[in-house]
Amino acid sequence: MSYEITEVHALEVLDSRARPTLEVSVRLSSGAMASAGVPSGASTGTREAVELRDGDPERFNGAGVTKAASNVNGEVNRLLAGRQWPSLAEVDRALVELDGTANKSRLGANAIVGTSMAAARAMAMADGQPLYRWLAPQGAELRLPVPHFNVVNGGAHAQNDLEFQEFMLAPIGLPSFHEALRAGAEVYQALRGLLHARKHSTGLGDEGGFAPNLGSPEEVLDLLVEAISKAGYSPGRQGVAIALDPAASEMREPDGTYRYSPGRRFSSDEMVARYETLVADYPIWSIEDGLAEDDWEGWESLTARLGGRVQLVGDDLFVTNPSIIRQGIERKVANSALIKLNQIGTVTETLEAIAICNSAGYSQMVSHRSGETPDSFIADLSVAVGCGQLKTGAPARGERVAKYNRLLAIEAELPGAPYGLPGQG
Ligand code: 2PG
Ligand code: MG
Repeated sequence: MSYEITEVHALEVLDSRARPTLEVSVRLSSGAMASAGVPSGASTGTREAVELRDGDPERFNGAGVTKAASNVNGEVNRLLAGRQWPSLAEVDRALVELDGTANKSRLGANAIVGTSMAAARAMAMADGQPLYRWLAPQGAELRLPVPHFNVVNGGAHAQNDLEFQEFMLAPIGLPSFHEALRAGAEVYQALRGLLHARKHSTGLGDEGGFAPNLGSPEEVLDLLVEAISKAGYSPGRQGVAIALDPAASEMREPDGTYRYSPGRRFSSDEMVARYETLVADYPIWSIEDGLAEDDWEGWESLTARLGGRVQLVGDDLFVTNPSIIRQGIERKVANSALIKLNQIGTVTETLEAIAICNSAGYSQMVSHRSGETPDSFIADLSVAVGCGQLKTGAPARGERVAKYNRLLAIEAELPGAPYGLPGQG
């Protein structure tokens, strides 16, 4: 079976932060037509594939994506339309070749990933399969992921003093996705009540979590544990655990120290010691980007000291890049990778990154970006690869909830499919 693409088209639309992004549509001769919305990060890794922005200060302060849209409507459409494509891998390979750069900076990773995602959707449609089934690698088990709800936002995602970017609820111990979603929503509401009662702001950050002006991670963690209990759940792996994304590259000073909280700076070693304390004191099961992307020595020691007890996820560190993940595996750095389609730029390379993780026993967490659209591709992807983990913000704000609601629909289509971390259920 092959797929004949008849048209690829991109439109400049808005993302959840009032910044332009692309919506790409792919049409097949079978009549199948599908679109995809391209996400965009704020705390980006330096080695990510490059998002093409216009740089014209007269429009959107330079953030327009009309050049990326023209690349899709021109070069990409000329390359893909009017030809038979045996697979998505062939389409993705052709896109990478057409771009010709190592980091997709010529056509733009936004142009390429939007095309790749929309092509995947259109092909799944042509084959009469739901996306989660069509994307599933051979032998993978369809599995509903543990949703990781980012309920307190700091760092680059909020205007407060919190240096840590994300404090997430992970209902690992719940029996099903819908019950995990309910737990996330109930704890979120309990947290709102606690913040309100203590006269903290309940305004939201970029990912739908609260953005109170608290200073230290410990203050937030105390509140989270209280909110989990108040909502009637048990804090920890049997119930609702906590995951952190300090996004430490953003906390780094030129002298190599990290800004931990207002007035406190720690060396790399002191950060590792602090994480040991946090993990002992709070029900934390996962830490993403605990150290900066260029602090590989620190990461080696972090992994040696904590890797046996907690999941250590590389995001800015690995940028979903198969060759960087391979280096991480060789150097025993981290034990898990965050998976973001737009960091590497095609669906095929994303699946390759996941396969490499699996071959080395590294877990994976599929992820949204802080700038999002209502597109729910990542919900399907998380089920397809069976990694058992997805983070896509708070259980609030439409662009976040769209992914969680998509998972409810998938759960209903797959009675009996397991929920949770692989090996769990
Ligand atoms: C992260 C992401 C998503 P951004 O650091 O993990 O939460 O943030 O999209 O801003 O890179
Ligand atoms: Mg991150």
